[in-house]
Amino acid sequence: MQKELIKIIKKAGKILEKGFYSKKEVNFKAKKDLVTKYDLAVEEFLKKEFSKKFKEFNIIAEESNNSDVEFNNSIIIDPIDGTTNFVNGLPHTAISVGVYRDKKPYIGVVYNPILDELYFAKVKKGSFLNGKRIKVSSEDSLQKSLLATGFPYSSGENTKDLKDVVKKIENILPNCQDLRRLGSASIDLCLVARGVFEGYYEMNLKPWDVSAGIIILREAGGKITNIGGTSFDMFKDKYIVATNGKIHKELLDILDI
Ligand code: LIP
Repeated sequence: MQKELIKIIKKAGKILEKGFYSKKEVNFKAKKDLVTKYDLAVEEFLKKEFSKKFKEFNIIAEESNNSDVEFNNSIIIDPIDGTTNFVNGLPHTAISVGVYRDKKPYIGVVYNPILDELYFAKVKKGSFLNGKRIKVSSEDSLQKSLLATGFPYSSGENTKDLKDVVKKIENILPNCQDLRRLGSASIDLCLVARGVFEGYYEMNLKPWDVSAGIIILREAGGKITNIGGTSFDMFKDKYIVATNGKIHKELLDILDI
Protein backbone atom coordinates (compact mmCIF):
# COMPACT_ATOMS: atom_id res chain seq x y z
CA MET A 1 0.00 0.00 0.00
CA GLN A 2 2.74 2.44 0.95
CA LYS A 3 4.26 2.93 -2.53
CA GLU A 4 0.87 3.61 -4.09
CA LEU A 5 -0.12 5.90 -1.22
CA ILE A 6 3.03 8.02 -1.55
CA LYS A 7 2.69 8.18 -5.34
CA ILE A 8 -0.84 9.57 -5.00
CA ILE A 9 0.12 12.05 -2.26
CA LYS A 10 3.04 13.34 -4.35
CA LYS A 11 0.68 13.93 -7.29
CA ALA A 12 -1.67 15.82 -4.97
CA GLY A 13 1.35 17.84 -3.86
CA LYS A 14 1.53 19.28 -7.39
CA ILE A 15 -1.95 20.77 -6.91
CA LEU A 16 -0.92 22.31 -3.58
CA GLU A 17 2.31 23.64 -5.08
CA LYS A 18 0.53 25.23 -8.05
CA GLY A 19 -1.90 26.92 -5.65
CA PHE A 20 0.88 28.12 -3.37
CA TYR A 21 2.41 30.16 -6.19
CA SER A 22 -0.93 31.43 -7.57
CA LYS A 23 -3.20 34.29 -6.60
CA LYS A 24 -5.87 32.83 -4.35
CA GLU A 25 -9.45 33.64 -3.57
CA VAL A 26 -10.14 32.95 0.09
CA ASN A 27 -13.40 31.86 1.69
CA PHE A 28 -14.16 31.72 5.39
CA LYS A 29 -15.53 28.61 7.12
CA ALA A 30 -15.47 30.65 10.34
CA LYS A 31 -13.97 33.97 11.48
CA LYS A 32 -10.41 32.54 11.52
CA ASP A 33 -10.83 29.33 9.51
CA LEU A 34 -9.92 29.73 5.83
CA VAL A 35 -10.51 27.58 2.79
CA THR A 36 -9.47 27.91 -0.86
CA LYS A 37 -10.34 26.03 -4.02
CA TYR A 38 -6.99 24.26 -3.63
CA ASP A 39 -8.00 22.69 -0.28
CA LEU A 40 -11.07 21.33 -2.07
CA ALA A 41 -9.15 20.22 -5.16
CA VAL A 42 -6.45 18.36 -3.19
CA GLU A 43 -9.12 16.63 -1.09
CA GLU A 44 -11.22 15.64 -4.13
CA PHE A 45 -8.15 14.23 -5.88
CA LEU A 46 -7.05 12.20 -2.84
CA LYS A 47 -10.54 10.91 -2.15
CA LYS A 48 -11.01 9.80 -5.75
CA GLU A 49 -7.64 8.04 -5.97
CA PHE A 50 -7.81 6.43 -2.51
CA SER A 51 -11.30 5.09 -3.03
CA LYS A 52 -10.22 3.54 -6.34
CA LYS A 53 -7.03 1.97 -4.94
CA PHE A 54 -7.88 1.23 -1.31
CA LYS A 55 -11.47 0.05 -1.41
CA GLU A 56 -11.47 -1.50 2.08
CA PHE A 57 -10.95 1.94 3.69
CA ASN A 58 -13.48 4.68 4.28
CA ILE A 59 -12.31 8.29 4.13
CA ILE A 60 -12.55 10.98 6.78
CA ALA A 61 -11.50 14.40 5.52
CA GLU A 62 -11.37 18.03 6.61
CA GLU A 63 -13.38 19.67 3.85
CA SER A 64 -15.97 16.87 3.97
CA ASN A 65 -16.13 17.58 7.72
CA ASN A 66 -17.22 13.99 8.32
CA SER A 67 -15.42 12.95 11.51
CA ASP A 68 -18.70 11.31 12.56
CA VAL A 69 -18.44 8.49 9.98
CA GLU A 70 -17.44 5.09 11.33
CA PHE A 71 -13.78 4.98 12.34
CA ASN A 72 -12.40 1.52 11.64
CA ASN A 73 -10.41 0.94 8.46
CA SER A 74 -10.03 4.63 7.71
CA ILE A 75 -7.84 7.04 5.81
CA ILE A 76 -7.91 10.45 7.49
CA ILE A 77 -7.00 13.40 5.24
CA ASP A 78 -6.10 17.03 5.78
CA PRO A 79 -5.65 18.26 2.18
CA ILE A 80 -3.83 21.44 3.24
CA ASP A 81 -2.79 21.61 6.87
CA GLY A 82 -1.67 25.14 7.54
CA THR A 83 -4.14 26.83 5.20
CA THR A 84 -3.42 30.29 6.65
CA ASN A 85 0.28 29.79 5.87
CA PHE A 86 -0.64 28.52 2.40
CA VAL A 87 -2.78 31.59 1.72
CA ASN A 88 -0.06 33.97 2.94
CA GLY A 89 2.82 32.29 1.13
CA LEU A 90 4.54 30.88 4.22
CA PRO A 91 6.04 27.55 3.11
CA HIS A 92 4.97 25.69 6.24
CA THR A 93 2.01 23.79 4.90
CA ALA A 94 1.42 20.13 4.12
CA ILE A 95 -0.83 17.32 3.01
CA SER A 96 -1.49 15.02 5.95
CA VAL A 97 -2.71 11.42 5.53
CA GLY A 98 -3.12 8.93 8.38
CA VAL A 99 -4.10 5.34 7.65
CA TYR A 100 -5.77 3.26 10.36
CA ARG A 101 -6.60 -0.46 10.29
CA ASP A 102 -9.14 -1.70 12.85
CA LYS A 103 -8.84 1.74 14.48
CA LYS A 104 -5.12 1.13 14.97
CA PRO A 105 -2.35 3.34 13.54
CA TYR A 106 -0.88 1.86 10.37
CA ILE A 107 0.78 4.46 8.11
CA GLY A 108 1.33 8.22 8.46
CA VAL A 109 2.45 10.57 5.68
CA VAL A 110 2.98 14.34 5.96
CA TYR A 111 4.16 15.95 2.73
CA ASN A 112 5.28 19.55 2.31
CA PRO A 113 5.70 19.92 -1.47
CA ILE A 114 7.06 23.47 -1.19
CA LEU A 115 10.11 22.34 0.78
CA ASP A 116 9.91 18.86 -0.76
CA GLU A 117 9.87 17.23 2.68
CA LEU A 118 8.05 13.93 2.99
CA TYR A 119 7.66 12.38 6.43
CA PHE A 120 6.65 8.73 6.44
CA ALA A 121 6.05 6.18 9.18
CA LYS A 122 4.67 2.67 9.24
CA VAL A 123 3.80 1.01 12.50
CA LYS A 124 6.80 -0.80 14.07
CA LYS A 125 9.04 0.22 11.13
CA GLY A 126 10.20 3.66 12.28
CA SER A 127 9.88 7.19 10.92
CA PHE A 128 11.62 8.72 7.95
CA LEU A 129 12.15 12.13 6.38
CA ASN A 130 12.79 11.81 2.64
CA GLY A 131 13.86 8.20 3.27
CA LYS A 132 16.24 8.95 6.17
CA ARG A 133 15.47 7.65 9.65
CA ILE A 134 14.44 10.34 12.17
CA LYS A 135 14.36 10.25 15.96
CA VAL A 136 13.17 12.52 18.75
CA SER A 137 15.66 14.68 20.65
CA SER A 138 17.33 13.35 23.78
CA GLU A 139 17.02 16.61 25.74
CA ASP A 140 15.55 15.91 29.15
CA SER A 141 15.33 19.39 30.64
CA LEU A 142 12.18 21.42 30.00
CA GLN A 143 14.16 24.58 30.67
CA LYS A 144 16.42 23.75 27.70
CA SER A 145 13.54 22.66 25.46
CA LEU A 146 12.26 24.40 22.34
CA LEU A 147 8.49 23.94 22.35
CA ALA A 148 5.71 24.62 19.87
CA THR A 149 2.04 25.29 20.21
CA GLY A 150 -0.94 26.45 18.17
CA PHE A 151 -3.80 28.84 18.71
CA PRO A 152 -7.29 27.47 18.20
CA TYR A 153 -9.61 29.11 15.68
CA SER A 154 -12.10 29.35 18.57
CA SER A 155 -9.88 31.99 20.23
CA GLY A 156 -11.50 34.48 17.83
CA GLU A 157 -14.86 34.13 19.58
CA ASN A 158 -14.47 32.04 22.70
CA THR A 159 -12.91 34.11 25.51
CA LYS A 160 -12.53 31.05 27.74
CA ASP A 161 -10.31 29.34 25.13
CA LEU A 162 -8.38 32.57 24.59
CA LYS A 163 -7.73 32.94 28.34
CA ASP A 164 -6.61 29.33 28.53
CA VAL A 165 -4.12 29.88 25.68
CA VAL A 166 -2.67 32.96 27.39
CA LYS A 167 -2.52 31.32 30.84
CA LYS A 168 -0.61 28.34 29.47
CA ILE A 169 1.89 30.59 27.69
CA GLU A 170 2.42 32.54 30.94
CA ASN A 171 3.19 29.31 32.75
CA ILE A 172 5.40 27.78 30.10
CA LEU A 173 7.47 30.62 28.71
CA PRO A 174 9.67 31.21 31.79
CA ASN A 175 10.24 27.45 32.07
CA CYS A 176 11.45 26.54 28.57
CA GLN A 177 14.06 27.69 26.06
CA ASP A 178 11.41 29.28 23.84
CA LEU A 179 7.99 28.69 22.33
CA ARG A 180 7.02 28.70 18.63
CA ARG A 181 3.69 28.92 16.76
CA LEU A 182 4.29 27.79 13.19
CA GLY A 183 0.72 27.14 12.03
CA SER A 184 0.54 23.52 10.90
CA ALA A 185 -0.20 20.89 13.53
CA SER A 186 0.88 17.98 11.33
CA ILE A 187 4.28 19.57 10.66
CA ASP A 188 4.66 20.56 14.33
CA LEU A 189 4.30 16.88 15.28
CA CYS A 190 6.87 15.93 12.62
CA LEU A 191 9.26 18.54 13.97
CA VAL A 192 9.05 16.88 17.39
CA ALA A 193 9.63 13.54 15.64
CA ARG A 194 12.68 15.01 13.93
CA GLY A 195 14.19 16.38 17.15
CA VAL A 196 13.76 20.07 16.25
CA PHE A 197 11.19 20.64 19.01
CA GLU A 198 11.21 18.78 22.30
CA GLY A 199 7.48 19.18 22.73
CA TYR A 200 4.22 20.52 21.36
CA TYR A 201 0.73 21.06 22.70
CA GLU A 202 -2.47 22.50 21.30
CA MET A 203 -6.21 22.55 21.98
CA ASN A 204 -9.27 21.95 19.78
CA LEU A 205 -7.55 20.10 16.94
CA LYS A 206 -9.47 17.81 14.63
CA PRO A 207 -8.52 14.19 13.75
CA TRP A 208 -7.23 15.26 10.30
CA ASP A 209 -4.76 17.72 11.87
CA VAL A 210 -3.02 14.96 13.84
CA SER A 211 -3.89 11.54 12.35
CA ALA A 212 -0.58 11.19 10.46
CA GLY A 213 1.69 13.21 12.78
CA ILE A 214 0.93 11.07 15.81
CA ILE A 215 1.99 7.92 13.95
CA ILE A 216 5.18 9.61 12.74
CA LEU A 217 6.02 10.92 16.22
CA ARG A 218 5.36 7.60 18.00
CA GLU A 219 7.51 5.73 15.49
CA ALA A 220 10.30 8.26 16.07
CA GLY A 221 10.25 7.46 19.79
CA GLY A 222 7.94 10.24 21.01
CA LYS A 223 5.08 10.25 23.46
CA ILE A 224 1.54 11.56 22.96
CA THR A 225 -1.16 11.94 25.60
CA ASN A 226 -4.06 14.17 26.48
CA ILE A 227 -3.54 16.85 29.11
CA GLY A 228 -4.38 14.38 31.88
CA GLY A 229 -1.45 12.21 30.80
CA THR A 230 -3.60 9.32 29.54
CA SER A 231 -4.04 7.86 26.06
CA PHE A 232 -4.85 10.54 23.45
CA ASP A 233 -8.14 10.15 21.56
CA MET A 234 -8.00 12.31 18.41
CA PHE A 235 -11.80 12.28 18.13
CA LYS A 236 -12.53 13.36 21.70
CA ASP A 237 -9.69 15.00 23.58
CA LYS A 238 -9.51 18.78 23.88
CA TYR A 239 -5.72 18.90 24.26
CA ILE A 240 -2.88 17.02 22.62
CA VAL A 241 0.47 16.95 24.40
CA ALA A 242 3.28 15.50 22.27
CA THR A 243 6.93 15.27 23.30
CA ASN A 244 10.23 13.42 23.00
CA GLY A 245 9.10 11.44 26.06
CA LYS A 246 11.82 12.86 28.30
CA ILE A 247 10.10 16.15 29.15
CA HIS A 248 6.56 14.82 29.03
CA LYS A 249 5.80 14.78 32.74
CA GLU A 250 7.37 18.19 33.37
CA LEU A 251 5.37 19.69 30.48
CA LEU A 252 2.12 18.08 31.65
CA ASP A 253 2.67 19.42 35.18
CA ILE A 254 3.15 22.96 33.91
CA LEU A 255 0.23 22.81 31.44
CA ASP A 256 -2.19 21.57 34.04
CA ILE A 257 -1.35 24.18 36.74
C1 LIP B 1 -4.77 24.23 11.30
C2 LIP B 1 -3.55 23.75 12.01
C3 LIP B 1 -2.98 24.88 12.84
C4 LIP B 1 -3.90 24.92 14.00
C5 LIP B 1 -5.30 25.24 13.57
C6 LIP B 1 -5.78 24.37 12.41
P1 LIP B 1 -5.85 23.79 8.89
O1 LIP B 1 -5.23 23.31 10.30
O2 LIP B 1 -2.82 22.76 11.72
O3 LIP B 1 -1.67 24.66 13.30
O4 LIP B 1 -3.44 25.83 14.96
O5 LIP B 1 -6.14 25.09 14.69
O6 LIP B 1 -6.30 23.18 12.81
O7 LIP B 1 -7.17 24.40 9.23
O8 LIP B 1 -4.91 24.76 8.28
O9 LIP B 1 -5.98 22.52 8.12
